[in-house]
Amino acid sequence: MFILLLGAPGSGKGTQGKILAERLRLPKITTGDILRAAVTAGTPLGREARKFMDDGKLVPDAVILSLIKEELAKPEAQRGAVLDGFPRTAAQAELVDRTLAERGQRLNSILLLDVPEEELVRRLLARAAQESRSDDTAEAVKTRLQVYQRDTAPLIAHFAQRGIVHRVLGTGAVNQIATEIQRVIGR
Ligand code: B4P
Repeated sequence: MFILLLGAPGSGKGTQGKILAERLRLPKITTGDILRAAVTAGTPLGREARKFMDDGKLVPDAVILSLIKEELAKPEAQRGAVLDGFPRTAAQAELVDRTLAERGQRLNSILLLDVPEEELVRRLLARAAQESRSDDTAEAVKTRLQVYQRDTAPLIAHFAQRGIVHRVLGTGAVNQIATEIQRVIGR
């Protein structure tokens, strides 16, 4: 089973993805975490990604597509996974669709976490105060929200045509949201 968590920055993808992966015993692939680890390790991928991440921009598809390919090819991702943070662009969506189709698989459920913009900003700036993530600055958060609307939100219509998009209210207690997600996907 392949489940995609979609939503604006700060909508709880990382938070819910972790719970869902544990409950369904599926591996979780999180491009944001992989990129942040690469930045910390100072690898060529990290050095390239950092130029974009700190400003709240998407890391270019030219860099991300091979990363996605590599992750989906791993043995642990052959039977299912929770995809957190990708696909985020049309080209990434096409790659995921094509890779799964070649294996006779498909995305089964897409969970769209719905959170009002004021709450997104509040969460990200609250995290900035605690964790000092380099892209949680007010300026970068503004860019991330704009980039989400421009590049990622259009994917909702693309996937909705297949009838696999489930909109879930992403405000309230974390556990309640997780339970609602499981109810919606019937697992
Ligand atoms: P991501 O790591 O994916 O970060 P994000 O979209 O901002 O969501 P995040 O996971 O941080 O927020 P969450 O909702 O979990 O991407 C970061 C950057 O990496 C991107 O800007 C881009 O540069 C790059 N990148 C990653 N993937 C890419 C791709 N495929 N292509 C190109 N570039 C890519 O949590 C936010 C906060 O809310 C947390 O503090 C959490 O504790 C809190 N929270 C969660 N649920 C809550 C609830 N119910 N109530 C209150 N607070 C809650």
